[in-house]
Amino acid sequence: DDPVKLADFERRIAAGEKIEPGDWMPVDYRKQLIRLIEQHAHSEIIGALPEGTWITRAPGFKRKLALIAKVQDEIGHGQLLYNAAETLGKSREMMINDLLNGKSKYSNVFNYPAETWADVTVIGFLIDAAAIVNQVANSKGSYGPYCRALERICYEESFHLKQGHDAFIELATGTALQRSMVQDALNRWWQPIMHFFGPPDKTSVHSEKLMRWKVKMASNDDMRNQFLDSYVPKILELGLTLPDPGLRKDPETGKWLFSDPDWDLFMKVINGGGPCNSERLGVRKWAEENGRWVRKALMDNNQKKSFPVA
Ligand code: BYC
Repeated sequence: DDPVKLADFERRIAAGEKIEPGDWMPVDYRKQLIRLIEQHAHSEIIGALPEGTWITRAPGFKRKLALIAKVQDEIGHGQLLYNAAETLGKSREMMINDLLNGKSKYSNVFNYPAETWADVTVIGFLIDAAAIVNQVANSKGSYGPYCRALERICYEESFHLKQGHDAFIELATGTALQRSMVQDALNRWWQPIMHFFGPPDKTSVHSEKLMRWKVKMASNDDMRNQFLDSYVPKILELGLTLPDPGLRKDPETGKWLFSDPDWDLFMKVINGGGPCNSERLGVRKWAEENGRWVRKALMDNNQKKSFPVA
């Protein structure tokens, strides 16, 4: 990278300016942003699958309507994020190929099954909450198109969080069977949720650089702590428990202490070895194959529009 341009870029970052697609940027800033935004886009698209399978089985008309709207929003978020990543020079086709051939990652949490309706309430409440903590922080970051996409996504996610919280409370304050369903779901999802924020700061590969360039506006540990601060009390006040005997707030530092989640399992899951990785990618491969004729028809139609025949 040209040192004069690099110094100017770093001055702009330090001054809190937004970097826009046509602006000069270091090669690695571009590469890191593509990696992160692409992973985020894939997470939205794959993330629609566990909840999507519950649309036909949601309990009651209102829950079904809300779930349809939420799942549709998640797909829309994927579109916004693919658009933001495309401004950096990688085409959508290449991103989808890298998802399908396993080169690109997506969030660990979507490689677990949504076994019961209680799982859907845990996803809608706590995974959306975790995502909001991450997205609100990063929406103040340095790359304009990503920040603008995140701002819009956060508006919609706050609706998702409300509907997830409402459905979660309904089960937690319901019959003994409903309470045991939500407790069981919480027990199964807690570790994946702790993994969601990424490895501890001391082992995070990309944090130092991404924070220096203001792409990530909080570290993995800080985001995990912020989530625990806001949501552990909301869970405990419903009389539910969390499956970690070591979880407590240190009164001196104000930080949460917890037992280390299994980081070997995390690595296995994000590298293709989780319970649902092949099922999730299988669905996307099916959609890619079977949707090819639709994309082709749209492209052909667009070409006809650009070159009208007299
Ligand atoms: N899952 O150096 P680190 C949603 C990887 S969807 C998988 O700390 P970084 C929703 C990481 O990629 C919203 N992989 O990484 C949708 C790296 O591997 P590579 C999902 C993970 O980037 C539908 C390696 O571990 N949100 O809300 O500094 C329904 C080392 O990590 C994960 C996003 O995608 C993980 N959890 O920080 C409901 C947010 N964590 O690339 C809800 C966007 C780490 O070197 N992403 N890895 O092979 C980010 O903010 C950051 O990428 C992370 C990780 C904080 C996740």
